[in-house]
Amino acid sequence: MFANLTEKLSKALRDLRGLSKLTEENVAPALAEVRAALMAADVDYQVAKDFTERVKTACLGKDVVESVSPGQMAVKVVADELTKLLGEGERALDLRRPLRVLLVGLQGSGKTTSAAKLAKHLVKKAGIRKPSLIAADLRRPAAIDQLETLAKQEGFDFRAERGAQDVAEMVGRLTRDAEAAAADLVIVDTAGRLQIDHELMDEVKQIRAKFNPHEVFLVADAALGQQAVDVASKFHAATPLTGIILTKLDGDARGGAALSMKTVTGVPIRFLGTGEKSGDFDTFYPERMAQRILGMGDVVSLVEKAQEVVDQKEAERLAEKMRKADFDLEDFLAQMSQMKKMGPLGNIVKMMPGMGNVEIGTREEKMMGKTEAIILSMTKKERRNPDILNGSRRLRIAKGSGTQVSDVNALIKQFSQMREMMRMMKSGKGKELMRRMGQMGGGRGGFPPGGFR
Ligand SMILES: Nc1nc2c(ncn2[C@@H]2O[C@H](COP(=O)(O)OP(=O)(O)OP(=O)(O)O)[C@@H](O)[C@H]2O)c(=O)[nH]1
Ligand SMILES: [Mg+2]
Repeated sequence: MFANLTEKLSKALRDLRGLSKLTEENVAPALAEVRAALMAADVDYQVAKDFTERVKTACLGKDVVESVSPGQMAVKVVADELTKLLGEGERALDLRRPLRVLLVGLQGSGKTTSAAKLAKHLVKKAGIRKPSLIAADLRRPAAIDQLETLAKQEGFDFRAERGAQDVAEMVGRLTRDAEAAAADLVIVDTAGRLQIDHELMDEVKQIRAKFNPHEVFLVADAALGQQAVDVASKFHAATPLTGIILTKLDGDARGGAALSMKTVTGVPIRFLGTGEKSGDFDTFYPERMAQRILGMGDVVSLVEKAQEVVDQKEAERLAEKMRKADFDLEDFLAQMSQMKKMGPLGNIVKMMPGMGNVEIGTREEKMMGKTEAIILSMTKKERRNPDILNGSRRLRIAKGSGTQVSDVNALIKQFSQMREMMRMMKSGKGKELMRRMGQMGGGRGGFPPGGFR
């Protein structure tokens, strides 16, 4: 898959990996190669340009981690950005059952084949028990036969009405029948056209209105490169898509469609067709795809491990300071940046024992941003010795951070309480501590700022 792209990128990354320092001039030649490789793979011009810009910025702003070289770090940056480009963090398949999936696309893109492949895949991976395939191509009897043959091969329920007049009505009726017969997945295979025209879009809209799909997938041929991306944009504008099934990745596709699709259309790739056989089908995982394209899995995991070690060391250092009750606002700041690295606050809190039901929203995230701004407006001396923060210093800090003196006061109070708690823990006054914590709960004084709700 994308052999040419991988070869060219590997060469660029080898140059990058060898760098002992990351400067604008140093990274420029390798990044120019990366961009050329993307363009040669038929990646959208703007997408390729923005990509290398982002990589450059990230490389220059990256702290180098102990035990990996700056060049290795840069390779990791490229891998991360490539993952984002491919559509990091996309949602999983809709979990409703019965699940209704509509497949649309141009002629020959692989809709009928993908209908059977997708059903088979979901039986294997998503606990689907009874898929039903519906043929919604009334103009070509051969198209109906094709789907029927595939369904029979896999032992799936198949429905069609040869000679029906209104295809949308027919789909509605057959879907009700299938679901009455306990189908937990209904896939509708529609007719393809050579190009997007009014007739095609009207038909899709009518079927959609009668079928009420949970997922609408455009089946797109990866070999078409930019053209496939164009088709997806147009379809999506006419009738919203929930995902792309990118087919024929086993062929001579250069990678342009896979790499530009999400960024240009906003529609995520969800599945891949990788051959003519019914098992040649996979869920699309951006991270895996990125590593496969880069072919530098070893460097990437090396850097990841090193980063974990650094985070671990930092966490241990902070914990030790807490134990010793020797925790100042500098440490507070470091702790917040650690928490931010772990992703949205809500996710972290949910991982804490007993906090599974606590909802942390953007309000709390904003409070954290405010807290950070306040601490950043203090001098080093003030952070290390919060006790010297008198009225005029507080006023200066409030102005510097765009907050109110009352915000600064609240933060300092909260910090004092925290330090008090640590002192109690240190001297073993557990009971007293629990009593105080009870008093703090829900108020503005707890951590995170604003308290849990
Ligand atoms: N190599 C390869 N061939 C594929 C893949 N997906 C589909 N095909 C082939 O592409 C051709 C067209 O596939 P169909 O599933 O009939 O395409 P369609 O979109 O239903 O076509 P129409 O109904 O005519 O619009 C068939 O020969 C398939 O075997 C794939 O992932 N890899
Ligand atoms: Mg077909």
